[in-house]
Amino acid sequence: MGAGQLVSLLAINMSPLNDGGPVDDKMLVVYGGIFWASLALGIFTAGMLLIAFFRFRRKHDDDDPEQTHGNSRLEIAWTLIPFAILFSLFILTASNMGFINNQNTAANAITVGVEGQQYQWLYHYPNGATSVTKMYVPAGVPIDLNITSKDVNHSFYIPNLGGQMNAIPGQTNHLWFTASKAGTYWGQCTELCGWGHHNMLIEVIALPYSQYNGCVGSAQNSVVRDTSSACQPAGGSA
Ligand SMILES: [Cu+2]
Repeated sequence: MGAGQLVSLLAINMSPLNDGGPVDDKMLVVYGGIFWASLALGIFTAGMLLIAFFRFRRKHDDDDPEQTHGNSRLEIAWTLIPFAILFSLFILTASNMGFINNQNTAANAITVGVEGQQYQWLYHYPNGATSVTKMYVPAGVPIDLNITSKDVNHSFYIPNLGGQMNAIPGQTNHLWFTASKAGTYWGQCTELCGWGHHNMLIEVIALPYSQYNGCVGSAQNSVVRDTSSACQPAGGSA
């Protein structure tokens, strides 16, 4: 990788907070809910501790603190309130898991096979076309991924678009995403798979539908020509 390429990669916002599609939207809802609930509870708990430290500290060496034995209302409250908080976080997670994990069954969904290999990613399209490193998808269309590996364990992750999934030899794992806008979305193998692990970049190029047809559709049972004009992303990075 040249210095120029490195600089342009650093300028890309690969954070999951920069969401590029509905799967990442849902994941942000779940993580956001858990993050803000944790922050509020952390501040509340630390505040109560600090109040207790300073207000109820022992003031003279010979004073024993006032002894109390149980307070039913307090005990019921500190059981029910944490239960309600944990239960609502559970519901928040459980109600969104299906959308994130289940195969997208939309009629227009496209299935792409993803194959990890030391040290690159191969993509297999429904018409027999294949591509390496660059995955071409139509923008706004659900993409179902069947993820596997030819050799060792790898892990497929495009933070802007959705979740992370292991690529395991002899097993097919599933993930889906929709890239809402045309553009380029970056990812990287996230499981140390050997000396060339750092080379396993993922470049999802989301094209307008007609352009996708020209790019992948014209490469039936052959390798997609990355240099053809139909395969060039319109804008820069997402
Ligand atoms: Cu790897």
